[in-house]
Amino acid sequence: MESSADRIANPWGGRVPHKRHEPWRARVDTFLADGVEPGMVQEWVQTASILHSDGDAMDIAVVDGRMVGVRGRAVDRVNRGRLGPKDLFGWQANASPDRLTRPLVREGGRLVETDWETAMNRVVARSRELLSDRGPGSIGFYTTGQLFLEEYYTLAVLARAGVGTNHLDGNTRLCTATAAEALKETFGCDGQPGSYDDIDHADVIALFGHNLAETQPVQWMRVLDRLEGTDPPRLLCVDPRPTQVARRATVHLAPRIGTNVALFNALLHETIRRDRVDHAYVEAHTVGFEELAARVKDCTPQWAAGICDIPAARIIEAAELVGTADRLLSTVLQGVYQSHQATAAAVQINNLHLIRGMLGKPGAGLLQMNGQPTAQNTRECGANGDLPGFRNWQNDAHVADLAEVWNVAPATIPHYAPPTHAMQMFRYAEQGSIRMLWISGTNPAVSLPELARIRSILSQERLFTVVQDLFLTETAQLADVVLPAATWGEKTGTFTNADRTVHLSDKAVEPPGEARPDLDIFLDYATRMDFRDKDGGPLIGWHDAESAFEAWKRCSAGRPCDYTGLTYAKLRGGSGMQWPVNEQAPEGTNRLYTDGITWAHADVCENYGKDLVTGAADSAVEYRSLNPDGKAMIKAADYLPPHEEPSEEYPFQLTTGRTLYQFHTRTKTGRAPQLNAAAPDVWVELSDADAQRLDLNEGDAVEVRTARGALRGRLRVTDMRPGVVFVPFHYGYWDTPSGVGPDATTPGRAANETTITDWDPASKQPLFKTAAAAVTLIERGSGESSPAPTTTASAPVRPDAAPATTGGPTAQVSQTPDATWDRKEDHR
Ligand SMILES: Nc1nc2c(c(=O)[nH]1)N[C@H]1C(S)=C(S)[C@@H](COP(=O)(O)OP(=O)(O)OC[C@H]3O[C@@H](n4cnc5c(=O)[nH]c(N)nc54)[C@H](O)[C@@H]3O)O[C@H]1N2
Ligand SMILES: Nc1nc2c(c(=O)[nH]1)N[C@H]1C(S)=C(S)[C@@H](COP(=O)(O)OP(=O)(O)OC[C@H]3O[C@@H](n4cnc5c(=O)[nH]c(N)nc54)[C@H](O)[C@@H]3O)O[C@H]1N2
Ligand SMILES: [Mo]
Repeated sequence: MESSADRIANPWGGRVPHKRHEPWRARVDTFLADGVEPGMVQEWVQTASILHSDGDAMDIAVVDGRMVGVRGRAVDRVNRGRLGPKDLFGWQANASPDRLTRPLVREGGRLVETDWETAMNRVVARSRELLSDRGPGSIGFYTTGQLFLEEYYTLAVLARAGVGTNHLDGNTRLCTATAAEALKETFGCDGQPGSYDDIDHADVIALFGHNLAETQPVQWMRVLDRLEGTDPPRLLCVDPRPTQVARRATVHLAPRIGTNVALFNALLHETIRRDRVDHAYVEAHTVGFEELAARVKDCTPQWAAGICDIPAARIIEAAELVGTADRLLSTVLQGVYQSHQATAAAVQINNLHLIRGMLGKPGAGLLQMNGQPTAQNTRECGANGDLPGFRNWQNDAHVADLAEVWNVAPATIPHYAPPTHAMQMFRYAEQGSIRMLWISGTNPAVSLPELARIRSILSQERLFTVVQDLFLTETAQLADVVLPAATWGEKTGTFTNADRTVHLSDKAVEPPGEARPDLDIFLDYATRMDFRDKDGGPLIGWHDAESAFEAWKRCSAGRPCDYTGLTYAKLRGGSGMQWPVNEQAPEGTNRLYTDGITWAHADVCENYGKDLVTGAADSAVEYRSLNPDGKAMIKAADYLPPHEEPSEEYPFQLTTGRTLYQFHTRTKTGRAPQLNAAAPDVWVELSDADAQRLDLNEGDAVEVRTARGALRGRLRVTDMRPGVVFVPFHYGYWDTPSGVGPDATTPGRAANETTITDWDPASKQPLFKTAAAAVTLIERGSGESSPAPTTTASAPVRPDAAPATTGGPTAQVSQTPDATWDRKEDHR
């Protein structure tokens, strides 16, 4: 029966309960703009969401060449028709009047409109000049997790084999570098072992530093549907904030920020002490168990309780859950990845699954989650600090193989050192060895740590900055050349979600003005630069999205992320499919490692591993002696305290993150009316105990200050762990008078004014979640509440303290159960 709901007030919509081992039933969510009836829609164009990493499949409704709404795809394995708030309302940003429609170039200090010819010629002229004067190391590319596979692959070829630079990385460094690194450390290779289907089969679901309810709301709907069904799973939540996940958890642990490794070691200690180890699995498929057992021997719950500041009894309860699970599904995300021992901690969750033998079976899943919609492709295509196809830069045979695919000499592809990571690229730009930085699809002037520093790097006279975006962002305003890009819905391409599901996204409408698909911009640059292969032919032989996809298939052949069995035609009409898709698995692969460990042998692995404390890369010789048979590697790690601890001057632990209704720097969600109204401005969260102690109230204007800088926002008093201050990082300056950053009239607003320039040694992922801060009163609130949503982790501790978040009539979404798909386990 069709129903309709305000999906701002009720973000997860109605329940369609399902019991364990039954397929998740379909429910089709549809949102059409005011005044549009389903019968008026002229065309439904297939795509999936690009506002998180789930890949919620949907169709875009088109009337007279305009987007007018979206509808979930019941046929798709990922969402079975459901859509989250950002999926439902986010598309409206495409038609914003302030989209960039023409290229801009800097003239006399100001950005002025120009034509493509002029803009591209400037980029090409500077590239040539730098290549001849300073060599390829003077050019860097900083890309994203939000373009399409075809675009990353093209960028990787032109950067690595055309320009010949080692400086190519994505903002995925800030996002999923630890996911990739943790998988490489344990399994020798990137690639998500588990599947979202595991939610239907698990009896225990453990979420580590992952606010699934807000950041992947459709998979949270799946969990909620199971919680309402018979034989519901038990949830473990490890998060200092009272997220919806925490509220529904059987056991919720709210540890001190930055103590994940201590806690996880205690969980491992208990698992081993109570002998809940699958010894046969350990024996057959792993190396390193003895070392782990010795290293966690003293990591008792009592020991961890002291470090994490949670009762030992709770830790024992958590250990009971994961230790007695018959099918355990774990997910790990930014509460672990954006911390000082990111890789070390994430790897301990891999260890937990290995020693319990919880891999490759329905419900026994491990998801080292992705965040961005296309982050997986940044990694696969080699635009994220690895060589394309998960090839190993230290393995000459892999480099030679790649050189053959590209028809270039192996020496053309830089592999003298690990590909440069983003934080290092900004350092090189700061020091002056990088003189041109081409930024596509990311907004570092809001999203990188220590923004005053980032603004000063990007504003340097000697650095030539190219920014490719949809809007005149804080970053674009500091550029020398701004290239207007077409985006989702305006261009065709494929992308891969966090559980390896590849979706096709078709073009629905024309881009505004002269905006061009990122692929066309990269291809244009390659043509103008006249990049050649070793026989003098064009280095890049493709000309559109589908031919780029075909080229990528050749590069992926025989690698773990094998796309050779996929075509655009196969992806059209039905469900997305999980790689590898090839001759052996023509319908895709639901779970990896169903039959032992596949990619860890020294000849095939993506890297040889790193020291988790120093980040030093191991050699092939070390790897072979540690892991001669290509098994999974159990790597132990000792707990180390966070680098910046609270002090008298900065008594709070600062952590930053997300809210359900906004995406990152809000370039899209800030322009979607329902989403923006739900969370319109920055706020600051403190626990009730801290607020009372400091005599602060809901709605007071407060300042958060660290050694780097400060921001101001209104206080929200929540049920959070005491000693912590939380700030959402979505709010920059594009919609403030200054436009770029704080000035005499605009106080600091962005969380990253305050965060620290520091990163995990192994994954090089920056630490957005551990710093020390002071919180002070600026002005008493005059009865107004903070702008924080009440439906989410930011819910006020006293419900009457703030008006309930609602979207009203403009947020009504129709929800239709769709029995056609209900009993089909896999929709292929
Ligand atoms: N609505 C929305 N959804 C999104 C995005 C968005 O911007 N908005 N972005 C997408 C992207 S790119 C990403 S990467 C994902 C991120 O998705 P998540 O990782 O789920 O989101 P975060 O809010 O960054 O962090 C998750 C949790 O980590 C907790 N945390 C902080 N410090 C610690 C700690 O020391 N230990 C533990 N155990 N937990 C801690 C925080 O309290 C927070 O609830 O979301 C994706 N989905
Ligand atoms: N303090 C703090 N900082 C954080 C985090 C945190 O938790 N706390 N999280 C980090 C994480 S996980 C992430 S992923 C990053 C995200 O940080 P950013 O990547 O900087 O954030 P976005 O706002 O998504 O920026 C994407 C940009 O690309 C543009 N864009 C969108 N689609 C397209 C397209 O098709 N083509 C082109 N050319 N441009 C496009 C958008 O308009 C926008 O300007 O932030 C990181 N920073
Ligand atoms: Mo992310």
